[in-house]
Amino acid sequence: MIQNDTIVALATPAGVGAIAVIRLSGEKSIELVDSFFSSVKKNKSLVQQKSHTLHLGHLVHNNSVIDQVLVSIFKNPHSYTGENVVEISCHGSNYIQQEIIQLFLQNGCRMADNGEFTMRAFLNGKMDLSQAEAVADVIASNSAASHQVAIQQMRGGITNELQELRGQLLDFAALIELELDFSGEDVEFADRTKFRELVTKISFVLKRLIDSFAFGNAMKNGIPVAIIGEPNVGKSTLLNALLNEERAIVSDIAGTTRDAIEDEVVINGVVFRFIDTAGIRETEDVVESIGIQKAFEKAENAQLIIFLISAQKFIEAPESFLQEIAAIKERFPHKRLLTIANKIDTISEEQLASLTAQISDLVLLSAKQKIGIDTLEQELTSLVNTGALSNNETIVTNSRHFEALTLALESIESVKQGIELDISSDLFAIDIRECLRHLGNITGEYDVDKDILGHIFGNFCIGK
Ligand SMILES: Nc1nc2c(ncn2[C@@H]2O[C@H](COP(=O)(O)OP(=O)(O)OP(=O)(O)O)[C@@H](O)[C@H]2O)c(=O)[nH]1
Ligand SMILES: [Mg+2]
Repeated sequence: MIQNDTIVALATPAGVGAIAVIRLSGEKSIELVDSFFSSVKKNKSLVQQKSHTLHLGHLVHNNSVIDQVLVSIFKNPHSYTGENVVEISCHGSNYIQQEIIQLFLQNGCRMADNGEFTMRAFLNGKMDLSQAEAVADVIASNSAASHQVAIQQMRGGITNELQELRGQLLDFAALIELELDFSGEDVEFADRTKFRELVTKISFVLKRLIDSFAFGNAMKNGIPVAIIGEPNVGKSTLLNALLNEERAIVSDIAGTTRDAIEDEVVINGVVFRFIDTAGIRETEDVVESIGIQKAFEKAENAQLIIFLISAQKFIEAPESFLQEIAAIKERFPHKRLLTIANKIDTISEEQLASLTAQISDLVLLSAKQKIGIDTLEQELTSLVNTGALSNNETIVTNSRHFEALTLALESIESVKQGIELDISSDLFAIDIRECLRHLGNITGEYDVDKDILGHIFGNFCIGK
């Protein structure tokens, strides 16, 4: 599967810029660039130069200069891909970029596929599969939190976490396989107590990694926060205040919002995806009731729910509101729920005091006057599990890893049961092998299916 033909692609974004970088990788890349390169120093050819050196010169084709360029050379195996790599920094005009790429395409290069540079880096052992996948996440990261998680993974987060345990499991697997060879003689090479300890430890680490996915996935895609409440309490006004733009229509007509409206915003380094929903009430209107149905679905799928009430209406009928808050809590028992009293600008100081006395941990807000938005933002960030982030724990963000970890946990749990029930080791030897295979799939240690690789790297941009 390893190809060493020479590939070329633009590494910087398409379009005009001060500088563009064109990258080549493959055995012939240095000599290929050399054949069109005229160094200002007129000294040694590029092929004779040392790895990791920079050279100023001109790219010349048919006696005409395409551009003055700066060429970096990296020699196999000391490069990103592990092959000979050349990076050409040229002036960032579309025309120059295309001329240079065409020049190499016409002289033995092939256009790189999406992610092919990184795929080669993986195939040449420069990084494991989970690290290669993290490269795409690093490029896509759009907040401090998603960036931190991606960088951690690129530096080998999951691999480091699992490597040692996997090695120990491999040792036990070998001992148990050995027992199988002596099956008639009732010998035990693998110390059952130590083995049980290891299996418990592995299942503990796997569970923690699996649990981190809910947060990691939300982190990558934005943490969904559904804003629900009665009509007219100011849900759309709050969405607009959080986004700092007039995203949703606001009016004093109850039932203004019918379809859910979503948008993202970064708060304290974390991406939140706020979902404004249709106000919940009894209605005969078919469209509105579909909207209300959707509001409940959005709340069901959100990580956080903001339940918005009108401070004014609460003062008028506290009892029924307390019941309503209790009902919402009951409806979403496993969700983090934030109750917010909006429109505090419409009530008096005394009324405000009585409101807070009746509901503990209530966030006070005037979405319209933008009072209390800062406090709400603080509250939101503290509700999100940023503990794992600040402790620099490994957080799983990739669904392929999540699946492999879940399967590995299933197998290790079967092994655990096998030991407890003292069943014959040939039975749980199969589960140990399964577990090792699933763990190996994460880092790509076993032969990974070509289709899977195609799928993983197909999501990259060209040039990476
Ligand atoms: N005084 C005051 N009025 C507010 C506040 N927030 C919203 N309003 C007003 O309340 C009315 C309803 O606001 P919306 O944001 O449309 O309410 P909503 O909850 O989205 O309503 P539906 O979409 O119908 O469910 C508008 O007239 C807003 O200007 C506030 O903090 N103070
Ligand atoms: Mg609305």
